[in-house]
Amino acid sequence: MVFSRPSVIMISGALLLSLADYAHALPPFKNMWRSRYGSTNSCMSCHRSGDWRLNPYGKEFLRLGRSHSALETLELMDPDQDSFVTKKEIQSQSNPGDERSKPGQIGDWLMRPDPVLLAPHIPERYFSKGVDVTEIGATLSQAEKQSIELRLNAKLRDEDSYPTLFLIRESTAPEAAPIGRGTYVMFGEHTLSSYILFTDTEGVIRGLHPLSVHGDRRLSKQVFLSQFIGLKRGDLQRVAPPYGAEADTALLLDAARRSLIMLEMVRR
Ligand SMILES: [Ca+2]
Repeated sequence: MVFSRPSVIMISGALLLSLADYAHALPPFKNMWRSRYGSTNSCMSCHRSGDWRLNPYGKEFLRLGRSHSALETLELMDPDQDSFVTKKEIQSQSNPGDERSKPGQIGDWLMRPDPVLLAPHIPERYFSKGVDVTEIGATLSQAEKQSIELRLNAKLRDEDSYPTLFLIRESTAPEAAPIGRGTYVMFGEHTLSSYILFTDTEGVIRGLHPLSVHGDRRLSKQVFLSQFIGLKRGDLQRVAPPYGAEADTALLLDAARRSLIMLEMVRR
């Protein structure tokens, strides 16, 4: 079981350049958007520029379950109250989450570059200096989803169908050996927390990296996160939750298991 070849799209074969340790627009949602609308959106679909808080569209998307059906429901709504429903805004390439952007007056929201998601210092922290990172966006087939669901004994969310994988090699030299993998870990109902999970090629966890915008503060402390290092998928029950964060820790562990299965499915 692997990500079927035609569904794997190379997003970037080069090292991702540094800007900030942020993941403002999470690739699964961009891929979900692309699969529905055939176009690439921007972080600004869901976030306000400046403080990066959720805009009205982002809030509704989260409230409605951040799925394909949430996108569909939103199409007939006008979350930013600029008197154009989302469907009309998307057809016109205006921003459904910003009342200043409307059909005929779309603004520059699609031109502004999104922040780079994975700055080199992040994987370097868990591997070594000078590693090469290739980002791959994948779409799971129905059979692949079912296989993961069987192993998890749980249903996958829509967003899990669009995993982003990071393949990590020792250096940028063409013959450099693969040394690890990474992917996002996302969880939460009313808020969304997001991490990047790194493993070596044997599935042993090298690190769980909290993303500053999409993060749960209690579950982002080093003393908690360091418990993950060296564990394999079957050892996750050893992680002790911070006081008062038992339920969120359970969600994080479920999401981490899901991510580890995805990484196991990637063949080199
Ligand atoms: Ca608008």
